[in-house]
Order: sequence, then structure tokens, then C-alpha cells
Amino acid sequence: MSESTTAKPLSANEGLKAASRHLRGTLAADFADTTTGAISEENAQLTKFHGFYLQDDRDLRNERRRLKQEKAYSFMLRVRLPGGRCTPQQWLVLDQLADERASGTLRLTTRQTFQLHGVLKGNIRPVIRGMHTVLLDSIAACGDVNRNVMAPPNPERSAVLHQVYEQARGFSEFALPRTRAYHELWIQDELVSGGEFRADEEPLYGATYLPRKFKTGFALPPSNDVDIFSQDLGFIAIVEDGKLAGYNVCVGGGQGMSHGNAKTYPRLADVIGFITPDRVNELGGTVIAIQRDFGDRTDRKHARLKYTIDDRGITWFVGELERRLGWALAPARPYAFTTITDPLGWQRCDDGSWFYGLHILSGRIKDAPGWAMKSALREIAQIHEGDFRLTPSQNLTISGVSDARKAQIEAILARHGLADENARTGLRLNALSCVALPTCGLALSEAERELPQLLADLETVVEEAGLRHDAISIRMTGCPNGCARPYLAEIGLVGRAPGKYNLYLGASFEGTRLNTLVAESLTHPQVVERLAPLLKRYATERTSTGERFGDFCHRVGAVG
Ligand code: SRM
Ligand code: SF4
Repeated sequence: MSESTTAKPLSANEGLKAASRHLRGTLAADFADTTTGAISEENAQLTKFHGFYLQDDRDLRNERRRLKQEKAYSFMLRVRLPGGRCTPQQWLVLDQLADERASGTLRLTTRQTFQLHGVLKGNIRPVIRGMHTVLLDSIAACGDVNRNVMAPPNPERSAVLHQVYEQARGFSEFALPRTRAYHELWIQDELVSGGEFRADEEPLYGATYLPRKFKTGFALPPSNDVDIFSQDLGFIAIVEDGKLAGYNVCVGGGQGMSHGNAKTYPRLADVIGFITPDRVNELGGTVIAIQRDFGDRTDRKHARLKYTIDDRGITWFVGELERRLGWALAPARPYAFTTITDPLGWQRCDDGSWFYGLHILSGRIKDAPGWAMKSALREIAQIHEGDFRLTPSQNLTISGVSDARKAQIEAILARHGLADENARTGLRLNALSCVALPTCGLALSEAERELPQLLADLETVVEEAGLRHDAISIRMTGCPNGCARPYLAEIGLVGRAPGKYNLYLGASFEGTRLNTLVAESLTHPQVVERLAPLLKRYATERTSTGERFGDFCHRVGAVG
């Protein structure tokens, strides 16, 4: 299938996928083995396609090594949740599974879904079966396939929003792998070790799936809440005369890079033209097929669509796309993004109902003394008649609330110490961080656990400078892979080593311009030292036209 023209050997994962009998590998036997909490390296690659990763608690590594025990293995499981929508019933099941079968917390991700951490090997099946009872799954939440499809969670419950969401959900279904391995292994128990293998058809992916992960998002201007230019494939809804006319298509976005490897870089997607809504699946499927056939299967650090496009050129890509489609894209239509921020607090919708946007720092849902987020949301789920929408900024929208229920929800939030969650500084409300330590095997530094103190330190500066109500985006990750999309933040902090961060400045607030590296390996105090004078200058020297911090950094030469 691959037309990739290189003599280099294929990466190890390619052989693995090919031999996996459509993602079955020896998973059945591995999960039957109760002598270890781990699975084989090969199977650990395959479980990603099923939505879960082998991890170990890195806080416990030294102690376990000292005691000559195996690492504290467990799994992170990611739910597939197109557009981030879930029902109260689904919420309650995940809440319970987190308590009974995982680490007791839920984590909202930057792609609008849930992660459970600390799922022991023996709990994988019960968790997946529990999810299955409320029609949730984790298929293709990770792996070399189209991942969780993003869609705007927040704006009005309008007909257009609904259409865009349905289109995103439809595309998620369309681009799912067709293998029955997930159901056989985790739900039906049909395939025991060595059992008969029934060949599956994978018309879109073939036997070796994609060279690398693939990400799709739908945006509805003026909000770029899904960070559309960071997606491999983006659909920007164009509304004319109050109706959905179609989508501008963009391709080749991505964030991941590696320190010290100039061949890897974050890239903004290119807008390549306009299509009508009925052509979304056909176009999206064709983009995926081109990446399947031309993506670099020899080097996983060079295997995303962004590199395929940069290696061959966008003109080649559009030509190949239109050749396969048999029709040409129309010229892109005008659109404008003005924000990425989630609306917080109560908002009235077109249909007369309300939604409540709730800020949740780093998307971590847990209970702490005086701050019982998990219990509060459980209670809300027990009385809620609408749905929940997870946002790309790791926040939550409680959507479809009637006048009668508003006061009840407010009372629950207040009783659990959450009345003022949205009354934070503009910096905190626009902060994201990735999970990083202790679970992420790739973390070079802390992120989620470091962010609260960093924000507290910067908030002192922000308050003194009179910037409390100014939205400034700050995103922190524990390594350069870019899971909190740090290269699209006005202030980006990227882990370099334990306690050390690279500082990036100057992205546009609405996610249309990447930031620039301005300092390497700063400690936490050095980050504050470096940002404090700049924030103070911003307070007094910004233009009177609402100049954003990222734009200010460019104008005053703070960015290279
Ligand atoms: Fe990510 C790998 C967490 C969004 C780029 N990401 C990982 C892993 C699975 C680590 C691993 O491979 O062992 C992390 C698990 C940590 C943990 O303990 O939970 C992880 N990524 C996350 C999440 C949970 C961050 C968060 O705090 O919310 C996000 C889950 C999204 C989801 O629900 O599907 C998450 N990851 C992203 C994003 C943002 C996005 O997609 O909008 C990116 C940048 C966009 C992109 O893909 O270019 C991202 N993650 C990566 C990469 C680098 C990919 C690359 O092309 O270089 C890796 C490493 C890899 O794939 O080798 C990675
Ligand atoms: Fe892990 Fe790096 Fe992603 Fe953070 S950015 S979750 S440290 S892979």
C-alpha cells in the first residue's frame, strides 16, 4: 500500500501492526497472566489502539527498585467522546469506575475526553464493560488512527452548532477502525489465546493502519476553542444567512517536537479550500488515505501528516487530494476567529435553556478538603436533565439547564466549595497543563502538579499590575510533545529537565500564530523573574485598542 519512496527500514511498530491480526496480538494471553502487572512491549503498543497505555507510578520507581519489586504498573484509559459530550448517566458510571477501578480521580483532557489513571491490569475488562453499559468505549482513543474528534462544546444550543456536532460525531464513526478485536477481547471474551482469527475488513486503514496518530477537529468561528490549526485535519464551519454553508478545510497542523531535533517542529494547518457539508466524510477519508499511503513509516518522529505535507509541498497535497476525489475544492470562504476562551458561568441559550461553564484547573476532577469537585459533579449528574460537554481547555459545560434547576446546581457548587471557581484571574482561567508526572512516561518535568504554584506566583504580579481581569493564555507541559498545545499559548512553558522549562512567548490569543522560544532551561523562580517585568510593562504600555499580551510581546521586541 505504501508509496513512500525510501529505502530505510520500516519502524518496528509497522511490523508489529502487520503481525497483530488487526490489533489482537497476544493480548488475550498477556491479560490472562496474573504474575505481573505489566504486558509485553509489543502488546503495550497495541493496547493504545484499544484506548489504554501501560504506565507506572514514577513517584514510586526508586522505592520499588530499592525493594527489588517490579514497577508500580497500571494503565491510563482514555474514553472516545466525540465533541466532548456525555450524559449524566455516563458521567455517573465513569465517576464510579474511577473510585472502584482506578485512582479515584477523573481527568478531562485537552481533546475533550476523560482519562482514568491507575487502572490495574485486572481492572481493564471491568472498566471497559462498565463503560459499555452506558454506550461508551475507548476504541481509537489512542493509536495510529483518527483519534477523538473535537467539536465546539460551548456556543449557543443553536441548530448550526447541533449540525456541526452531528457532523463531528458522524466523522468519528466513519473513521473508526473496523476490527472486532476490541469487542472480542474486552467485552465478549470470544477470542481466547490461540483462538480462531476472523479476518476483519479495514477498508480505510488497511492492515497496518496509519503511520502515526491522526487528529480531526471542527470549529465554529468566531471561537477557535478547538485550536483548529493544531489538528491534522480541520473543518472550519462557514455560516451564511444563519445556515451552515459548509466548511473551510485545513490540513497539516501539529504540535509535537523533540528538544534539539530541528527536523521536528510544531506547525499550523494550511487552509486549502471550501466544501459543502455532504462532502465531509468523503474528503476526510481521502485525506486519511493519502496520509496512510504517503506518511513516513520509517521514522515515527517524522510520520505525522504535517511532515508529509512539508516534504512534498502543499500544492502536491491538494493535487493528490483532488485527483483522488475527482473534484476540486472551492476557494476558502471568509471567516474570523476572535477567541479561544470558554464562556464561563451562566449563559442563556437560543432555546431558552441555560448552560453553566465551570473552570477546572488542568481538568482534574477530585475531592480535596474544602474543595469537592468530584462529589459536586456527581451530585449534579444525579439531578441534571441536560448533558455535559467537556471543553478543549479542560473545562466543563453543564448544558441544557432549566430555570427551575439553576438554583439547585448553584447550591451544590457552593456547598462543595466551588462557588468562586470562575472568579479567578484571567491568567488562571486561561491556563492549561498536561498530566506529566507521575504517570506520563515521557515527562521530563512536572506540569499539572507545578502549575498551581506557578500561577500563584504570577498572580501576585498580575494583581499588582492591575491585570486581574485580563485574559492571557499560559500553557505548561512536561516535555516538548505538546499535549497542552503550548506552542499556541501567549506564554508557553515546556519541560526540559526536572525543574527546568523552556519559555515561549508571542502566540496570538485566538490560536492563529505560533509562539517563539525566548529562553531555555529556566527554573520556576527564573520564569517568574523573566515574566514579571514584561507583564508589568504590558499593563502600562499596551495600546488602547485592547492589545493582547502575545501581540504586545511582538510589538515591544520581547520575541527575538
Ligand atoms: Fe498527548 C503522548 C497525554 C493531547 C501530543 N500524551 C501522550 C501520552 C500518552 C504519553 C505517552 O505516549 O506515553 C500522555 C499520557 C499522559 C498521562 O499520564 O495521562 C499524553 N495528550 C495527553 C493529554 C491527556 C494531555 C492533557 O493533559 O489533557 C491529552 C489527551 C488528548 C485526548 O483526549 O486524546 C493529550 N497530545 C495531546 C495534544 C493536543 C491535541 O491533540 O489537541 C498533542 C499535540 C497535538 C499533536 O498531536 O500534534 C499531543 N502526546 C502528544 C505527542 C507528540 C506527537 C507528535 O506528533 O510528536 C505524544 C508522544 C507520541 O505520540 O510519541 C503524546
Ligand atoms: Fe507527557 Fe509530554 Fe504529553 Fe505532558 S506533553 S503529557 S509530559 S507526553
